[in-house]
Amino acid sequence: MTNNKQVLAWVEEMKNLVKPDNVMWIDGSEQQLNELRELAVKTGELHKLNEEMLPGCYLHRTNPNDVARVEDRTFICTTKQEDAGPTNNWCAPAEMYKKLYDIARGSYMGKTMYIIPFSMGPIGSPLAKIGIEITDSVYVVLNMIIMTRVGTKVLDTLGDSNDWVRAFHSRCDIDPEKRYICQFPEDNTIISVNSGYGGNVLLGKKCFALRIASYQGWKEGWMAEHMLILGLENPKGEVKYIAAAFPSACGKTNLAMLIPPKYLKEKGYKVWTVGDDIAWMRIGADGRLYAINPENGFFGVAPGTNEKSNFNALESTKKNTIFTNVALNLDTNTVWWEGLDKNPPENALEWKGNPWNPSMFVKADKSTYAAHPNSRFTAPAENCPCISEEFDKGAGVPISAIIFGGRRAKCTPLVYQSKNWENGVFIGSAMASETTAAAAGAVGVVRRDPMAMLPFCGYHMGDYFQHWLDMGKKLGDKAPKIFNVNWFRTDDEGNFLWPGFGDNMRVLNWIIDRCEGKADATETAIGFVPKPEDIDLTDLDMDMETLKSILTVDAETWKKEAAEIEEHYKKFGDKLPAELKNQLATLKANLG
Ligand code: GTP
Ligand code: SPV
Ligand code: MN
Repeated sequence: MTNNKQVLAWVEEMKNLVKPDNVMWIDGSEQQLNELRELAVKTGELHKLNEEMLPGCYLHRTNPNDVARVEDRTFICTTKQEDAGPTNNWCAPAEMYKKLYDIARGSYMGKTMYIIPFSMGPIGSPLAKIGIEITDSVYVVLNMIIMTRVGTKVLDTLGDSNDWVRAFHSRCDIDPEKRYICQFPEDNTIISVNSGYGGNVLLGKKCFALRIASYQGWKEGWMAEHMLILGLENPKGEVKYIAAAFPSACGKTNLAMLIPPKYLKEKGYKVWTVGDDIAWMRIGADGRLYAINPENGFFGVAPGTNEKSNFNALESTKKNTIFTNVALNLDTNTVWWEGLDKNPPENALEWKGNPWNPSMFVKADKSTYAAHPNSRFTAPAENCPCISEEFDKGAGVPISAIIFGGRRAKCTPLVYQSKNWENGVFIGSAMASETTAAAAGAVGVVRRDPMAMLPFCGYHMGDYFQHWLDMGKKLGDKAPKIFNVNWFRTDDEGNFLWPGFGDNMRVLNWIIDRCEGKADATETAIGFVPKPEDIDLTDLDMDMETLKSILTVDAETWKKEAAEIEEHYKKFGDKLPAELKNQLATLKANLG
């Protein structure tokens, strides 16, 4: 399929290492896709779902020891340890290559080696980049075909160039003790062994589009961020674009596909989805910041997705979708997960494949759930009813506002605006959120997750903050305005105080109005907070007092927060930019 010498040499090297019985180049054709689907059904890797109700859809179950990203086994392998920084696991490249090659040696014996040429971003777009993933998993191939642009055209576009990312994956024995997800940013290389799950193995996604790409962006003067991109259309038909960084399972897919509340819909407001997880952003010819979504599909959280919470995401999963670790309804041969509807299947298999019925469900005990809390759907972006017409263009959309956010039961108000870019970078660098099921480990623990990039930044985070500051200097007065949101404030019983989901549109409208200098605000120690009357509560069962309570900035709480930020900042040592140190000092002074 290609004469590219570097590509052929790398494939040969990997072949000699893992010793496959067969080799198959993925050409992107419908015929090959169908053959692979049939094969996966025959081997049991995929289960075919009801063709009338869910055409082209399949269910996959991973090993129960392999259901989420594994941050403690994820490494950034740079020559100098300092370049990986204090927030990443590090290993010297030579040592890690040896360890991984020893693990992978001979692991394809009796199997087929699949070679997937893929493009992150529309093929040929000046903002796109190319990768080649080698895998022994048909599930990975079929997911990559949904999540990226795959096939012969990618290799044609690459030509003789050596500007591509080497991404090697082997399932090996799915041994958690030998599971490694390794990035070698200096070599444009990724190696993943002993997993078959999502972000660990769809190497175009977190490994390339964030860890490798963030490093490339640092060197080349652009940004790779864990951000959704949406277009907000007003009744005049003008569309303004927003990029938002929330940690994993904190609402990016939901916000990206938001349906405005009825009264706003009737006025003519609409939201268009450009991306739901990753944004690549460059300064355009006019000096503004332009973003593309490098992906071609959505790898979304299933639990909680329903017709009301996220109609567009649910619609996107109605055809040609792969479900991972959800429940199987045996009566209808369809899928189910907690929060899909109020009719759990009476006769089902839970995500591990064991018989399940609703009487087994205990709310407080996640092990009784039918679907895994991090179960996912892989759906083609073209299925999404609100996909933006800019999605496939590759020119990128101009970003008016950047939003940071996370899950904070207390402390952070519903929304506030930074005082300027530098202050916005400070807010992003100090972000914290309660952990979720998207990564292995404890859930619900507050941790600092700068720009939602803690698990995904491919270099020293002190350098990363500096890169943000430098981008701001280049953008000058054309820089997007920076905001912070928190949909997750709770009362003392743990109930969410803000309705969230579609009603988040009320906050987006204030944000856009601020960008256009149309809305008022109160200046506080942390930034500009809306006047309560400027958040429209039409048709909402919410009183002013509750709204005021989630807009307050409590000085005592924030003093504690500032102390924690100071602690967090110590990690970065000399690499912490002076601007951010000053920002923290100013915050402390403002709080008195
Ligand atoms: P990743 O794909 O892991 O990066 O996650 P994500 O950031 O795209 O999160 P997603 O939109 O899938 O939401 C994760 C969970 O948060 C789901 O269970 C949602 O139902 C819930 N959620 C999303 N938006 C809101 C909101 O506005 N309010 C509340 N209370 N929950 C929300
Ligand atoms: C995330 O965890 O942020 C995801 C899912 O989007 S995964 O692809 O597994 O990283
Ligand atoms: Mn994500």
